Amino acid sequence: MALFRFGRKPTTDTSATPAGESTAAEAVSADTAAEGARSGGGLLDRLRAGLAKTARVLNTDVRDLFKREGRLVDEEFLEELRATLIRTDMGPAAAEAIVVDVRERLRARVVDPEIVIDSIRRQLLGRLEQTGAAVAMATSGPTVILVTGVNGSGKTTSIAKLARLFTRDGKRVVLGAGDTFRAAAVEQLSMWAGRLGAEIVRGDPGCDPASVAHRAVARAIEGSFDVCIIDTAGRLQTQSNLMQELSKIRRVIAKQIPDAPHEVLLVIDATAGQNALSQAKGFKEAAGCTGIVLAKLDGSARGGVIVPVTEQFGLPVKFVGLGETADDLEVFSPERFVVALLEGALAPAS
Ligand SMILES: Nc1nc2c(ncn2[C@@H]2O[C@H](COP(=O)(O)OP(=O)(O)OP(=O)(O)O)[C@@H](O)[C@H]2O)c(=O)[nH]1
Ligand SMILES: [Mg+2]
Repeated sequence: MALFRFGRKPTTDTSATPAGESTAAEAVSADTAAEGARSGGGLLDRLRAGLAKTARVLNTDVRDLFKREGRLVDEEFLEELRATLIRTDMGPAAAEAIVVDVRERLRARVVDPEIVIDSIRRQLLGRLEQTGAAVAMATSGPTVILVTGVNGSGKTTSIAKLARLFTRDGKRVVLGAGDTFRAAAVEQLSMWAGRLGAEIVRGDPGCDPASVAHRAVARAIEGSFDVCIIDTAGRLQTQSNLMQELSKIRRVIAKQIPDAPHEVLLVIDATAGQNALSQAKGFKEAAGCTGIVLAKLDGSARGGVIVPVTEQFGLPVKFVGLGETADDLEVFSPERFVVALLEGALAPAS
């Protein structure tokens, strides 16, 4: 899967190299470098490890419904299946669709777990289908990514992880410490910048985050950086002053690069399950979000929440967070995700 895609083109760009040449080359190199460096089985293994808790519910617990060799598909079984599915936080609609599918196809038959797991797989894949998962990159000049979300959702850590992905791909990254609310937040991002070899633009505690964003983008332009990632303080959509602050940040960015920010990522905490959904409601509109980072999937047995997240926000899940280190971020691929969740169930029982 492509890590990067080239985004909205600035119509007045005169500095770009001749039509499409460098961008196409860069796109290919970005894809191959990103995939090549991180594939070879490791990618799926890490995803599998990160999703272990949710997989346990979907694999082991669904299998456990089949204590004997096969089981009769009756209403009692279907209710047990529904309850197990609901525990992953995939939401009542997805759970119901699976139950209906199993009932319609298998009612009054004695079946093996695999046939039920297959129904889960098809439903999940159908619901997680999405387009535009790659990061929208600027056609020329720095790509600006603004990162938003509620308190503690994993924004700053996800920025570190994104910076790692980009630097590993040979891109130069500058970070903007736009969470000026707490001094510790600036220190946290500075620590990551130091570790990752990324530059950081910071302001005094309490200063206007828009001024930090402005300076970070200015530095990205002047220093010919490839990517500028801007942190923001956690907020709720109901805090209208803080949502306006986000609009101001967007405005100062766009003043310098008209089609920026190229991405506004909403970071959602998977451990908060359905609760995370209601907290982040309205963010898409208020902050103009373009994609989701679903963080902390590793700490959660509620990884099924990715289904309602995709459906309710109408935004692609671009990345999933699978741990606390800078390496624990994966480009989201529905196929890989579903394989990591369910493939264990296909292996012969030992
Ligand atoms: N297990 C796990 N922990 C994570 C992940 N992402 C973030 N965390 C942890 O979650 C906590 C909060 O992460 P931050 O990145 O500081 O969250 P934030 O949204 O920037 O928080 P505020 O700036 O306070 O709003 C930290 O302890 C992180 O280490 C993840 O994918 N998996
Ligand atoms: Mg933070």
